[in-house]
Amino acid sequence: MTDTAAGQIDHVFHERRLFPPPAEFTAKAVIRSQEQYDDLYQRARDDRDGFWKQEAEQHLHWFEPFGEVCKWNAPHAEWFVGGKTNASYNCIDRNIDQGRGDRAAIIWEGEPGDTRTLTYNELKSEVCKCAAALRELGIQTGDVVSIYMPMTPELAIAMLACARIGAIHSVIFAGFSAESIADRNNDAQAKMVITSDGLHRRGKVLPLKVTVDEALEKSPSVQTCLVLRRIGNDDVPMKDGRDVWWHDVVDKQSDDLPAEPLDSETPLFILYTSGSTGKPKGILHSTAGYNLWAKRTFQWVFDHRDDDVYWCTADCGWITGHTYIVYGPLAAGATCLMFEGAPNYPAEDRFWELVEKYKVTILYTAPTAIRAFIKWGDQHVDKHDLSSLRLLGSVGEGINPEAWMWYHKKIGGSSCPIVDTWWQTETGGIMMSPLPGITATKPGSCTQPLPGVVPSIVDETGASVDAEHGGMLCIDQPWPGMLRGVWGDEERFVETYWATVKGKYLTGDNARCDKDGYYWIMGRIDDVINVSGHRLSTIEVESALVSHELVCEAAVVGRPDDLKGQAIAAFVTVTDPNPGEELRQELRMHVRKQIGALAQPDDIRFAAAVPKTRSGKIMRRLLRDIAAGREAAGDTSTLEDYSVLATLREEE
Ligand code: 7RM
Repeated sequence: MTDTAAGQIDHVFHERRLFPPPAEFTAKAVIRSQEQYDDLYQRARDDRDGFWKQEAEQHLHWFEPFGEVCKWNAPHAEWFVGGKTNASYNCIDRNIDQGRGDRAAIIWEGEPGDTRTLTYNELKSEVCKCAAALRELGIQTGDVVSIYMPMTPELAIAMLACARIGAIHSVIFAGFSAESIADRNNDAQAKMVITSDGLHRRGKVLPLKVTVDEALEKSPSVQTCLVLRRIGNDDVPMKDGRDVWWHDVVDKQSDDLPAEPLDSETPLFILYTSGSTGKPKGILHSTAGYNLWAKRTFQWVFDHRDDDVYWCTADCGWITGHTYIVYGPLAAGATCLMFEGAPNYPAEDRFWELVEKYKVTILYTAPTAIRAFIKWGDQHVDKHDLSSLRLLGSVGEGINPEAWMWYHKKIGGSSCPIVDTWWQTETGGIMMSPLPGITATKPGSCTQPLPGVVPSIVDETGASVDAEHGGMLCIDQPWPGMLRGVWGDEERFVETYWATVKGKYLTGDNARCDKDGYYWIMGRIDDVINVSGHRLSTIEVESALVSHELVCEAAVVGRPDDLKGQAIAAFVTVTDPNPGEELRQELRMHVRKQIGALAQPDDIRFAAAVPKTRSGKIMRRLLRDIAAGREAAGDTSTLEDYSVLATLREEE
């Protein structure tokens, strides 16, 4: 490690490998030359309004044209002022108008292996019927509808049906507790909940409706519950006057309901996301800007072509599912695979079986999944022909170089570019990513900002710092996909994102930018560890640990230390069934060799699993409490598996 002045983030990534895009890829790519990208980037930066005017006119349908392109009164933005459009129209009707009606929009496979394909024409019929049913059930423009459903086509249909009539959807991941659903219903004053009789999960059935019933006892604003039959479980109790079956009200509706012309800034959805403290925030996105950002970032980053079969493995309960299963790819007329099940059911090769079966060309998944595949073993991958793949994507966390290399070699056959996409629920869509036809990638770096994204790196006072040293990542200019607010909490919106640096969006992540202009996300601001005045990023220490052959996963946090200010505590899962003092010592030395003495963990705890949010992110806040011997505080509603916490404590 370089000896640096106190206060700067020690950059300890020694990643020097560079992977230029294969020439055959570049030859056919949507963006195929650096000049083309430079031109886009410079136009978007230097003539923001001119650039986005042209983009919006070309890539969205307008019932009525907009006037002003961007009305920016920080932190409030209005995009495409006065225009009228509709996200459901853009995702469906526009494709039909342009001759893509018979193309498969969604190819779906359920956990038990049942399948269904919906063309754009068929998707339109289903969305119209659902929208008409919502109307019949009293849902009006501006009403909030909570959606708590399995990953079935009806989940996407329900989202698009809301969009069609200007209702605001709030998708709640179908693993949340009754308490979490009730909190979200109450915060948003939801009028309806759409759910199902149950959900298939690793061969078992989860009774979703029972959970919703419990939530509805504490959700006075909800008047109607619409229930899809997914399992065939007719015993579910239906409350008279409140609960209705999907097949009773949706199926009988007309399959042609014109999309409502909606003002550009009509709220499209709320998505709840946990903050580091306190209750979840309802991140608000609006219609035109979000839809345009979703579509264009999809086309740029995934290099979409007509014959692609694109698969994003996220759940629609997360922003990745909203933007890159529904609004982006459908607006681009793509064919999307949608999968209901888990990656290891009935066996650990399910994903690879699907890639082979549907000849998937673009795969977008998360580092947490990739690390699980590595742990499960190559034999599950080797059984399948993955030669249809041409592009791989990663999202959700930084991808450690070890996992990157495995993904590149084992899944991509060393010939597919990897796009490591950095973005947030708040940003609506991808902000930084390689462009697969032109960017030479470095494992672990999300490389460069997309057109329209103007980043900066600042210190705690908001002053610009030397980008190579690292600091807090901000976005200096408004962009179409940016969040429009925190539902019902203007103060929190301003405090969280806009108070540190005037007029700049504070991402909450730390980053540094290397000499080549490549960005490296160093983790959340709260995750920086300060050891004797040296600032270390958790992800680097984690990457070093994971590069040891016996380590599957690692989570690193700081804990108070009288001498050093903070000491490093590491929670690791290993393949060794009986890890002991010897391995502990070996791992310490390993980190010391990889990074330096300062980064050597003080505590190493062997754990059966690290606590993660249901979307796969390590819950470092909880680990900080455990490492410091405190009661875990704050919101744990996104914790994947509560039993993990209990076992981690036992380790103490
Ligand atoms: C898309 C999504 C956002 C936070 C973000 C980062 C982390 C996401 C990457 C990443 C490093 C990446 N939205 N993050 N992608 N860190 N490299 N490619 O995940 O709202 O759920 O989370 O996730 O800390 O701020 S999110």
